[in-house]
Amino acid sequence: QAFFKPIQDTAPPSPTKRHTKISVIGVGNVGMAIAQTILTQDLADELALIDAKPDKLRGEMLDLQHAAAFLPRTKIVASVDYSVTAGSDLCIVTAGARQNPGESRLNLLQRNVALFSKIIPPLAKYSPDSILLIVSNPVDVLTYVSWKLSGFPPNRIIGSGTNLDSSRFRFLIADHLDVNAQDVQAYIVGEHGDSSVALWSSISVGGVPVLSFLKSQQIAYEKETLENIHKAVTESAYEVISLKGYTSWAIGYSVANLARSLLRDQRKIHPVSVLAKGFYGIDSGDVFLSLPTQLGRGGVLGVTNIHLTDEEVQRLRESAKTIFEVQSQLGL
Ligand code: 6V0
Repeated sequence: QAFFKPIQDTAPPSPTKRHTKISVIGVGNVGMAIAQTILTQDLADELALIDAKPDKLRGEMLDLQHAAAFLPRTKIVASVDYSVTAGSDLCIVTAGARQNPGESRLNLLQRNVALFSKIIPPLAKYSPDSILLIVSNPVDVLTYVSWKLSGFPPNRIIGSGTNLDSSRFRFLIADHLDVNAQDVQAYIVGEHGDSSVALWSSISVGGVPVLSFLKSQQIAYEKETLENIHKAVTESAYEVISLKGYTSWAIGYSVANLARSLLRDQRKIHPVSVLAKGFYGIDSGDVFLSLPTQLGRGGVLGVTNIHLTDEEVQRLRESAKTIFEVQSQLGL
């Protein structure tokens, strides 16, 4: 029945051939933007989709499968049953409850924790060696929750954290200086949210440290200008949501970029949410927040030791405290 007839004396494929599998949990705006970027960038041999809504899930699966003639070959499967995720190298969680009108953030968080208690244990059961990449908000606390629920070692638990905030930051600086955003080295660290910290002291463009360059050239700049750029970063998600209802493309590219670093062992540095206790003087218990982290096939390979000013360290510790306070109300 085979369409092609094998040549003489064909040997079976090598059993050591790597088959890369990624699962995406939640096929909403964010999950689908991630899924389609993974497909166009040829990052997996198999893509498994999971959602609680079977019709939406099947519709999204078929819609992606129908693009097969224009994409690198990837097997796409979908089910409400977690067995479809078995043997994943990377599980990306974007499922989340939406905030009801008038609902407090803590209440939303408690609903998301209840949801995660149904999502994380089966993922860990079917893919015990996988890396978990959490995107759902509040991402730092939910990354901690996933660590607790999975029992995975912390190097295999990552939150997308401020990877997106940092790319917004690099875009704004690049736009300001009229250079390519890929030439801008700049990090936002800490909480993915209002208490995030911009590391101004370590920004460089094409290898030139920006603030010391301005000082050495005696070019005046206002601290307010810097604060306004950071403010624009923290407000940009709200702006996009108020205009189009959700954010999707930038988070899609940002998470696919993390998937590439992890699965292709790129050993690149990304600001992502990791177990931060003990770094930069963070001593407020087990807390996940974003730090410049080297990512590779083993997950978190290490945290880089960037020089921070006293003010930056102070702000980072405050950010850790903010997350820890929310987390301690969960009683996990
Ligand atoms: P959405 O479009 O409402 O999609 C959520 C999806 O989750 C829906 O398809 C639901 O059916 C599904 N879902 C709900 N419960 C379950 C369950 N128990 N099991 C499986 N699937 C379920 O939301 P959207 O895609 O816009 O956002 C998803 C999450 O990403 C939200 O928590 C956002 O806040 C978060 N984002 C995080 C970002 C970051 O930088 N970390 C950026 C953007 C959005």
